[in-house]
Amino acid sequence: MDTTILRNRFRGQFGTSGDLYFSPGRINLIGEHTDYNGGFVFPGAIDKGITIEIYRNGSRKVCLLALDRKDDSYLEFSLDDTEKPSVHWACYIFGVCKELEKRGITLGGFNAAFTGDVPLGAGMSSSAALESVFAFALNTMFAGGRVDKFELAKIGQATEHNYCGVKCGIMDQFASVLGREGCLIRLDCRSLEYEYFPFNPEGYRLVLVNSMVKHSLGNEYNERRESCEKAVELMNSRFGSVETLRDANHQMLDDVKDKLTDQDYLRAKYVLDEKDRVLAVCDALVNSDYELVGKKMYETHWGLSRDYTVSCPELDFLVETAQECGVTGSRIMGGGFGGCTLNLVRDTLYDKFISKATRDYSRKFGITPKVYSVVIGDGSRKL
Ligand code: GAF
Repeated sequence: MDTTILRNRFRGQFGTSGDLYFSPGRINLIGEHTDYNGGFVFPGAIDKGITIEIYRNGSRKVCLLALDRKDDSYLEFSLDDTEKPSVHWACYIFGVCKELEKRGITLGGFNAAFTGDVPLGAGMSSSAALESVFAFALNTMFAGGRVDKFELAKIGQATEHNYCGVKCGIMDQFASVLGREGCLIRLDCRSLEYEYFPFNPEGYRLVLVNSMVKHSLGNEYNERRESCEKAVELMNSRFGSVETLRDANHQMLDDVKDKLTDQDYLRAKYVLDEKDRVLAVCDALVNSDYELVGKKMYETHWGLSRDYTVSCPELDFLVETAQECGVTGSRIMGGGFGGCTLNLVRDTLYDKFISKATRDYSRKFGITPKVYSVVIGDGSRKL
């Protein structure tokens, strides 16, 4: 990303120059809504994200310039403030500061400006990128990098929970901080063990199609999590040792079905199905069986749409269009409620799919979807 504008604006605002840091957004091949259920996820960092310029200012003040905002683009808070800022985007940075301090890191004031090329509200984790880049930079500047990377991801997640109202899992911040070029990462969200998988499916491409329906995770996301927790509670009192849906199976869920609402039952069932799908995809990747990977992606989509109910007509239409074109795999990516579909497309079908999806979608919804080729990049870093 060209940083000229960032550098000029920083200098114009603060009269100095600072250091540059970057954290990416992410994709997730499979394993959706499994992270907060102790399951597996399969994310990778992308080549788009948030870049900041930052410099210590020797006070207790944090002065922030959000380049991509039209309104409320400049804001200040003090590290001693106890109330979070009234402007939402600043809560991410305030939260990261507070969470670092909770872990014994003494911060000083700083000036920072930031900008991004990861689309907002498209399911590519722009908010995790924002948390991660500040957590990484502040850890480097004020703690000599002693907070380990996994803890930085947890700081981002805690920021969402405690300052932004989203009870998310660890996947997005994990991928943003720990991503590696060319690799997807299988993360076990119960043990927190992870493994890098080189991902270069010969003859296929990963492409994101943005429905342009802006998603924002909030109550609806938290409600899904509560449904899962209700099912866990019931199964735990019936069978014991069920801490998350990872510890349950379909038989156990069916045994408590009559005590759950249909909605909660279907949501928990989706998570159990998805748990099996992720493991099937791991095997398929080892065997380079991308047709099977794609089949599982479609299954995930329809599970998310019909059982977990986090899709929308626009996303369903994009997936149906992919299916009609013979695309190998297609599904909602991320939390849902809008954003992008992730598509695994044979090289030979790529042009046909993109032109049909773009044309048919524009005709039906009156808006042109944006298309992004996925490049799997590195995680948080100093530039
Ligand atoms: C969002 C959340 F932030 C993640 O933790 C994850 O639950 C995802 O939705 C769904 O898989 O991106």
